[in-house]
Amino acid sequence: MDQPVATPKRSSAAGGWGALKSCGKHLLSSRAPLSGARAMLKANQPDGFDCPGCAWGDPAHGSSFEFCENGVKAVSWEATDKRTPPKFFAKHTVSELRGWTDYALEGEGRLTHPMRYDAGSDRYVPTTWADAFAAIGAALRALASPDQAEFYTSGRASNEAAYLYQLFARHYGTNNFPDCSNMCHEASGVALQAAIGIGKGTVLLEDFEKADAIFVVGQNPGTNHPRMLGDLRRAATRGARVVVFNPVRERGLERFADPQNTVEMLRGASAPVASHYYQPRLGGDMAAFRGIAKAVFAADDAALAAGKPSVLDRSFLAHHTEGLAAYRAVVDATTWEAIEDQSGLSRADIEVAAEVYLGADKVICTWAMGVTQHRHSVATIRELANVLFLRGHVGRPGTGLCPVRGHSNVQGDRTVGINEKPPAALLDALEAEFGFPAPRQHGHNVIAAIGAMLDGSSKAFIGLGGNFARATPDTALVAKALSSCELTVHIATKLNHSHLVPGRVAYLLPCLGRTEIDRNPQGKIQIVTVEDSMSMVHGSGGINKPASKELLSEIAIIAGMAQATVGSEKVDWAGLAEDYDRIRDLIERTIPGFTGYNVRVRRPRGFMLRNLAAERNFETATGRANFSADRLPEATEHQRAGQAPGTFVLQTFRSHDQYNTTIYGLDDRYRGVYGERRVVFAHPDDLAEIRALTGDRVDIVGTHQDGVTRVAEGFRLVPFDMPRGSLAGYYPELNVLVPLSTFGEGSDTPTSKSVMVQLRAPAAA
Ligand SMILES: Nc1nc2c(c(=O)[nH]1)N[C@H]1C(S)=C(S)[C@@H](COP(=O)(O)OP(=O)(O)OC[C@H]3O[C@@H](n4cnc5c(=O)[nH]c(N)nc54)[C@H](O)[C@@H]3O)O[C@H]1N2
Ligand SMILES: Nc1nc2c(c(=O)[nH]1)N[C@H]1C(S)=C(S)[C@@H](COP(=O)(O)OP(=O)(O)OC[C@H]3O[C@@H](n4cnc5c(=O)[nH]c(N)nc54)[C@H](O)[C@@H]3O)O[C@H]1N2
Ligand SMILES: [Mo]
Repeated sequence: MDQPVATPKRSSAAGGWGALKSCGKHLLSSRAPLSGARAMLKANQPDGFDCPGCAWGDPAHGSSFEFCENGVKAVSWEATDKRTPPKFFAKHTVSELRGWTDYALEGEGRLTHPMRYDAGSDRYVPTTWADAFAAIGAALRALASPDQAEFYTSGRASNEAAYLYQLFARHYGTNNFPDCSNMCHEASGVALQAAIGIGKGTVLLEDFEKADAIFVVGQNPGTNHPRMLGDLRRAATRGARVVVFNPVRERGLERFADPQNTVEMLRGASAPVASHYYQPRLGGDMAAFRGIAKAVFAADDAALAAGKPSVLDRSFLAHHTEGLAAYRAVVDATTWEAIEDQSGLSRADIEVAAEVYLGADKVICTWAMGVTQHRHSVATIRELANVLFLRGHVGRPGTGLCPVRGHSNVQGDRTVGINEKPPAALLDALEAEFGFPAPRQHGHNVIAAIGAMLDGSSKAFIGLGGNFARATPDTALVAKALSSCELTVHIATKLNHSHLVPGRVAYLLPCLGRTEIDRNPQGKIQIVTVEDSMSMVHGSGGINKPASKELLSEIAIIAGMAQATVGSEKVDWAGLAEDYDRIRDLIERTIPGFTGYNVRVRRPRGFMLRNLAAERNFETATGRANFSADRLPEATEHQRAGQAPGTFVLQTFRSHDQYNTTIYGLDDRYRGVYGERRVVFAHPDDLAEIRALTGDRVDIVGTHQDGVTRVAEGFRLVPFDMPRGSLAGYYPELNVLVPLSTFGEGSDTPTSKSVMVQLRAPAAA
């Protein structure tokens, strides 16, 4: 493990020509070669739109075109010239469409008209915007309490749309804001808030140019943040150590051919990314980092005993942190045996990682879903922070904590008020500005919203983008929850399964995408703004012609619903929809950090929201960075599975050809899977045993005991380099196995990366 990773046998590296070839294919198959290619040149450019692909930051200098294969897919997906017009809906009943795959539904292209569900014919029929708004307003006003409505947000919504949305829901009277981040980085927000006083990372893109060691934990950037891979590779090339923790050997983290680098592309060369690649067991990262801490403390004891200087940053610890003694005590109390058993890594391997950590003057730690989607995710992220605190790796150039966000504006949505537990200061500011009483009672997150719809206490669901029915656990239960509503409304660009479980009154409202020109009634072009993972806020303006004349912007749709529901006495909804500068002025007046918003956002790279933790000003209860002193979990799911014969722990991750529930294609090139998604990866030795019992295809059966039967049928077994006892397969297909009743402690995030299952021969075989 201490050796640099070997070149993988599977021929080529990630990126490179394979990526370029795949781009061409996606531009062509979306039937948007021209607008798609033209649009790509404007992605993440100062005068273009923010790429809807991911939330990785943009370089501060230069405006050179940054090539990203999966950015191309995201852009051409939206810029397609395929359409799903009213006549499509006339041909197909909703019941029939429920039998289609996600891939087939979105493959029909962009939605073009506002549609209303007609139960009699079981079809969506065209309606007018005015009728839709009036009916939605009437249905919301008819509810016994505003807390019977759920306002879901998917993290692609712009700051302006999200701000208007929360204003609408709070004016109406509820804090029910289930949000995609509840299924995503919620644990990061919770853990960082407690640890450093802000639920965001402390790292800027420039820090990646300075770090000596970068720990990449539970993340697959080759697929999900391809532009991050370029930054990692540049760091590796200048000699920084890149230390990966991932149970699965992901090719993009091993070697990468940078499509930005012409010479490399022509030579067919690639460069190693990871200097160290650790394969912990699922959920084993807290134990692994506890081990690093143990080795660091041991090194410090040895240094002090030898009369040498401490290896810890004693000054940072003394002046800026709280709780070191309790942390030290819990580390001392954790045995190497427990650490090895839970992490699946040997003490010797972990000690090597600790040496890298000790040998680096500047350390960054990044993470994503492999860390956040477990029961003990909050405690794990606190442990990552603990380890960085030991040598003062927060608030110094080249160091820091870096949760790598998912949706391109999921961080911004939270900043502007999408929060079911709003801080009192936000509600006070809204009341002072608008003069309506803001609801003080905390609202529902995703898990609570589903529970409330299932038990009948919530009766309306509004979705600002996303695919709630497919992104959430226990697919069948969530379908039941949505279809039992009085009202469902979906604001969307393409048809998906959430739209096919309508409530009694149901609307499907098509909106402009980010790549499209958004003109107000006077013909003036409007821009929106987004915030990336590095807290940079910048403008985004579309360049393509809208997919249909009927489309409204998300902002106009929210304003229309709001006006019909709460009236315009306190908020001039139509005026705000006419000029987004006015929304930004309101954000500036009610949310801290946005002074001079309209001016600053028109600067080429926008501006950075002040992050006090990055200045070592920790706004926690103690006024310091807080160590946590959590014990390791009694047992992870991996350990529990190991004790139950025939039981495995399954993680659900993304293929290279998907964006969450959107499936671009059926290949997962870096993992060597082509033309299918119903596969399940396993260790070759496990595979040999399973195959002997079941054959090549299996049914996967959930073993969580809560009275719900969970089966995913007909998955092909694929050997992969990963720990024994674990399995991996694709979301969203496997969400039928993820229980609603298991979620993160303190985060309520579904445990999508550790689901207990057994395998059996397919029923029909
Ligand atoms: N092209 C593309 N880009 C995307 C997305 C997409 O679907 N497609 N989705 C966007 C969104 S919303 C998000 S949140 C991000 C998601 O970005 P990622 O977090 O990279 O997403 P996953 O595919 O879920 O990958 C999880 C990785 O964690 C590893 N892992 C699983 N369990 C564990 C564990 O217990 N420990 C460790 N150390 N590793 C583990 C898996 O093997 C896998 O490599 O990407 C964003 N960008
Ligand atoms: N098992 C399992 N489940 C998971 C995860 C996992 O790793 N495993 N990951 C979780 C994570 S990290 C996340 S973030 C969630 C994602 O959950 P969501 O954000 O709800 O899902 P998406 O698939 O991103 O939403 C896709 C839909 O968004 C709509 N859309 C696309 N662009 C736009 C736009 O510009 N405007 C509007 N209004 N609509 C648009 C389209 O109709 C498309 O069908 O899923 C979570 N679920
Ligand atoms: Mo996400």
